[in-house]
Amino acid sequence: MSTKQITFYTAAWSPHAERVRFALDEAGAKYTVHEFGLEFNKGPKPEWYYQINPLGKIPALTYGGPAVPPDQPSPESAKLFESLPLLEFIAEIYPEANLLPTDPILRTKARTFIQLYQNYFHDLLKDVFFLGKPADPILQAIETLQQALPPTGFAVGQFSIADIAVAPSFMRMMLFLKSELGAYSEEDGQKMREALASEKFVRFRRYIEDLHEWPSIKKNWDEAFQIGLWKNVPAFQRKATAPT
Ligand SMILES: N[C@@H](CCC(=O)N[C@@H](CS)C(=O)NCC(=O)O)C(=O)O
Repeated sequence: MSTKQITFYTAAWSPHAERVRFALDEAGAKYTVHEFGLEFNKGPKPEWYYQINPLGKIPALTYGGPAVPPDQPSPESAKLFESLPLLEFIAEIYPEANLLPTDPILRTKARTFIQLYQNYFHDLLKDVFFLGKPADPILQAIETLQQALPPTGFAVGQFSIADIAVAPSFMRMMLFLKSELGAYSEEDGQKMREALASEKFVRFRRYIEDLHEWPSIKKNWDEAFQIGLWKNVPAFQRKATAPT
């Protein structure tokens, strides 16, 4: 169990950052939070933040060094960023949390599931829900990921970073559809809702339910907050017809 200081740079709207929060909480980590608002997404970041992540993106962690105010990072702390390596890091410094299986085959399967998600699904959430691009590719991607799931349980049976990596986007997608939020067309909204309610996606739906019920996810997931946030974002509004 790590006892070094951890400062977590995050924003409640960010699915990348939410991965890291789920992992820290799953591990029972003690950490200081520095929360950014939606303005972080729009313009230049505070100058001091580039010392932590030169790319100016969240999430990021400082690890070790003295306890300092989050906007005055110590030269002695490690500066770590990119959500997927951060999940691996948290799994490594909290081995007792079993965020990665000990069996090498299952470890590889967990990483493969993340890779499948990154390769087939990740960018489509933005394409369909923010840019209003056609929905068929996202349904195909969900089918691919559903096929990679075991018959029951989490992505590799036990709960792991594989589930943490996908949960923020999958849960947002289901919430956006249920709440009719997003830039997709009326027809595509109906198509996605009908498909995801059908027998074909019963396993995927069960997986999403299991994610919602997992304690470290349940404690952090606030549907009302997400709806309130996204319903006012201009890029997120419904397009009249599907683009060709
Ligand atoms: N590949 C990065 C992506 C991080 C990312 O795109 N973060 C977004 C929030 S979800 C961000 O910082 N946006 C602000 C910006 O790009 O200016 C990761 O996995 O951490």
